[in-house]
Amino acid sequence: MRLYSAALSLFSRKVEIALAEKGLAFDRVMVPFTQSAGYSPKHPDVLALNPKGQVPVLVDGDVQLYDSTVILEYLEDAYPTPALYPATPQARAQCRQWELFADEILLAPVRALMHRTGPRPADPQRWLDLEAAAEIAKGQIAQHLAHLDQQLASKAYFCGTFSVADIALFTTVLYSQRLGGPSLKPHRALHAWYTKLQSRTAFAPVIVEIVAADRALSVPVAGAYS
Ligand SMILES: N[C@@H](CCC(=O)N[C@@H](CS)C(=O)NCC(=O)O)C(=O)O
Repeated sequence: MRLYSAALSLFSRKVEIALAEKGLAFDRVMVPFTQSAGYSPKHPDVLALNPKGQVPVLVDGDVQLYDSTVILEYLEDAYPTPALYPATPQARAQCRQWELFADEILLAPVRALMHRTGPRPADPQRWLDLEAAAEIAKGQIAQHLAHLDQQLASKAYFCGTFSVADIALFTTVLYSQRLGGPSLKPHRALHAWYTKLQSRTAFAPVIVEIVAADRALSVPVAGAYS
């Protein structure tokens, strides 16, 4: 199996964690990324394998897939043990919904913090405008974190047992933390869940690599990882 990934690609890291949870060996191709040029120039294999030109891309024998959600569903079908989705249709749908919440709803305001790791714009007003938008986004993230915290009041994982929902939500919450988003500490259940996942065998090395990539590639962010 080969995975095209990138050092600071949230969606690729989701797939890396799922592969590790399933105990699947894979060759990893890290595509180039810099804060100033992003993913440009794009890796030629990624351009050939994904019409969107994005990572992650998974190649498993004859199977060539892009999009982290599609890849995770393929991994579950092709390599069902250990399961990363619950058993019943209702619970599986809820789990997929949580993944979408992480990737699209929670990530939307987290994106508004992403300028912080990149080079400062030449125009100081542009920076002030971005930071004003970031402050609004922080309020939205805080509301989402409170909602997630409530969900965990009566269960250890978002879908009862550990699942794709936890992988997706963890990576997006991690990104909120590396970008100086609101602290998790006021949210006791969420903070405990986050701490527990950080020490899982499949998560810990990925987190170490993301922190190292930030040190190597990103502008330091005040309050990051605090
Ligand atoms: N929905 C896709 C999103 C993939 C995505 O946005 N990948 C980013 C890196 S995290 C990328 O390759 N961006 C480069 C680009 O869009 O040109 C997924 O879940 O895999």
